[in-house]
Amino acid sequence: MLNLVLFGPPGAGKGTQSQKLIDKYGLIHLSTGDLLRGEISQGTELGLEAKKLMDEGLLVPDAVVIGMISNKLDANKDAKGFIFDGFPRTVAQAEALDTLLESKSSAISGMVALEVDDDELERRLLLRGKDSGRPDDADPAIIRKRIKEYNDKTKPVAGYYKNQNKFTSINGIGSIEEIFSAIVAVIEKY
Ligand code: B4P
Repeated sequence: MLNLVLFGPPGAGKGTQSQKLIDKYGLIHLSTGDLLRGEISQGTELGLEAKKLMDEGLLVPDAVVIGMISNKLDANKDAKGFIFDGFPRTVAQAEALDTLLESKSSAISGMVALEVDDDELERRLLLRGKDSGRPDDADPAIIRKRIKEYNDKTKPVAGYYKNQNKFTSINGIGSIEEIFSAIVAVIEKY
């Protein structure tokens, strides 16, 4: 089973590369951002709570996203593997993911981190914000807050996978195809 964590700051290209990896490897895509936006568009209670935090550029509580991932793993028991996009975003989420996979006799194959500098992240997200209608992509101050949340709470997750010898970092600046080839080269070594 191939279970890949695609890691990186907001705007690093995780969602973009996930789509290409799904086409190539037939994996199930688990994006907590997409799942949360789905809850928001359906107007659920969970979505209403999450929206307030997301619009401000803050992370939603661990228990919420862990619960969503657990449901999705249960609903896809026969999957060839999963691509975790935007999850785990805290060390507590990473620990919970290991426990969930262990209970299914599975494990994370590896984490691939996309490295992109802050100026480029801001440029990409503001550009996406012109079409996406996402409130968190529209305002440079919110984008900077998302990058700060990443630096404070999410970056330590890399160390968690480094300790397990499952971490690889690649350059996230370049063409989408170049970056995709670099990710595939890492996966082929698993
Ligand atoms: P996400 O939906 O995960 O948002 P994201 O990080 O902005 O998306 P992504 O990083 O996938 O976008 P991509 O680079 O592909 O999270 C949104 C919010 O949800 C969070 O702020 C948080 O509030 C909440 N949340 C989600 N998961 C959570 C969790 N686990 N715990 C707690 N809270 C959680 O794309 C960016 C842009 O760059 C695109 O326009 C793309 O076209 C462009 N791009 C991609 N590759 C490029 C390249 N090589 N060159 C130029 N542009 C490129």
